[in-house]
Amino acid sequence: MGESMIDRRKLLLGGAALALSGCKIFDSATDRDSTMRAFFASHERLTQATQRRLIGDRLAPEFSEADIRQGQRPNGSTDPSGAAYRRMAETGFADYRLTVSGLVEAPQNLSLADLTALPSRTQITRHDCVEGWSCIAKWRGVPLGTVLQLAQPRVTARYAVFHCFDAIERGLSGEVFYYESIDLIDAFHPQTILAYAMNGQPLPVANGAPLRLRVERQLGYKMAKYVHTIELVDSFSALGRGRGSYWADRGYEWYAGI
Ligand SMILES: Nc1nc2c(c(=O)[nH]1)N[C@H]1C(S)=C(S)[C@@H](COP(=O)(O)O)O[C@H]1N2
Ligand SMILES: [Mo]
Repeated sequence: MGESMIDRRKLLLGGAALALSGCKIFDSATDRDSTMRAFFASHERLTQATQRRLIGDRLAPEFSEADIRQGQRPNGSTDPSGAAYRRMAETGFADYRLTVSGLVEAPQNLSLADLTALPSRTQITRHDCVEGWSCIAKWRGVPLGTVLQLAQPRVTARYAVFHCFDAIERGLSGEVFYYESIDLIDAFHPQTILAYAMNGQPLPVANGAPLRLRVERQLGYKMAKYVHTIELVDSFSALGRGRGSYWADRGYEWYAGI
């Protein structure tokens, strides 16, 4: 698929860069006007351009009200048990804050009232889970791009990481909280929203209350529920096992395009 073509291209270009630079790779890479650095910079622009051409502007199909035939089937975590989350849920999420941090000029701390006061987008889309089932539902929320603009991403930001309230795993080494990430192309896609309503009702706890991601051109596991923090980063090295998502760290594709 698209992503593997991109990976192959990266690999080829990376190999060419290494061959070109020879043994000077270590001292020249950090030099501001090194040819190596320039080569990598142009390679990055090329890769990005290829990615845009392949997946950039395409919209996921949208449906009509009549296509909504059942409720959105809850999957994965459906009832986070952490004390802080439970307290918030009992008071209708009045104390909820969405934090936007990392590689941004203006970190944000937004209440649900702040989020619902921003222009919203409503879309009826099909959710495809990797397990093989689908549901069509109506989602309403604030475009992620709008929220990111408030925070003013730095030029070095490449990915948006979503940190969630639910412990998806409890082991000897402690709790693992769900995490996901998308690149900034998907983050600024018009159908990528932070949803706070579903099928005309406030988002139910089972489906990620009070705020969950919709990224409509990818599989269900990308659509982080129970989001409390969005962190802009330039790499995944400090996150989980380094592949950018709870499920990617366990063997699934990071880019789950459909
Ligand atoms: N925080 C969090 N987000 C999550 C999950 C989860 O377990 N925890 N499961 C994922 C999977 S596999 C799917 S299919 C969808 C399910 O969303 P739904 O419960 O609204 O159907 O959420 C995704 N986002
Ligand atoms: Mo899923």
